[in-house]
Amino acid sequence: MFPISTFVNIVRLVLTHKKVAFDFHDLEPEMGSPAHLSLHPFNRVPILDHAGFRIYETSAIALYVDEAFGPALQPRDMRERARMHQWISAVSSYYYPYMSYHLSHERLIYPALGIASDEKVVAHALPRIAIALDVMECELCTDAVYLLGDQLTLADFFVLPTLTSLSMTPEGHEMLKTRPRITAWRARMEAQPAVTKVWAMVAPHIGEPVEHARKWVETHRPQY
Ligand SMILES: N[C@@H](CCC(=O)N[C@@H](CS)C(=O)NCC(=O)O)C(=O)O
Repeated sequence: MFPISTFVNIVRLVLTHKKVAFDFHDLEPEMGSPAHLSLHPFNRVPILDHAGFRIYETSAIALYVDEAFGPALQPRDMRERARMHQWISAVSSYYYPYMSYHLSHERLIYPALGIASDEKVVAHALPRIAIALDVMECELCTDAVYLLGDQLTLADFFVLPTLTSLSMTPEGHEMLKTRPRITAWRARMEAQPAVTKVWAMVAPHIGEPVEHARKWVETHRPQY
């Protein structure tokens, strides 16, 4: 795992909410090494090791942790569970890519390494971010406390880290100002004890250069 990773923080939030003690192993210096690839053949984080059982992919990890340790963060109702999975999938497909992978990388990760932002990547991401935020604002229109109503679920923990990294960019900060329901939801989430604890772990690393991200300019950056 590396300290400021959005997906790593989803797992940290879920473990912390469930009061499961865990050791955090920072893989940043080893990313892409044979040792890391033996744990994650797609060269990503997080990876969970629970008593010798290893698994990667954040949704698989979170669902495993949820079944292994209470209290449940999945609705009992089948349809509500389907909606939770809709959120989990939407984070990977429509929220994280444009908010974190494109905008935050261009505005935060690359500048911290002295690499100039690619404005074409930013311009491509912004309207897509607006759509995703509008969808979320609308889902919260029913006066829902959390994304699925009254119950805090994995959906909330999946969305939060991506929105937090969005909020740290100038454009994201502005876009969030005009979405009061998302803002209120974020405030409720920020008040969760697990969130306070996890942000305290992450805070010292914010703004630190992510050295291995230098090569993302070649490997990850979209070409428009
Ligand atoms: N589909 C993966 C995505 C994980 C992912 O993209 N993690 C990022 C950190 S947020 C990563 O490992 N980046 C390192 C890299 O791309 O070199 C999951 O759900 O776990």
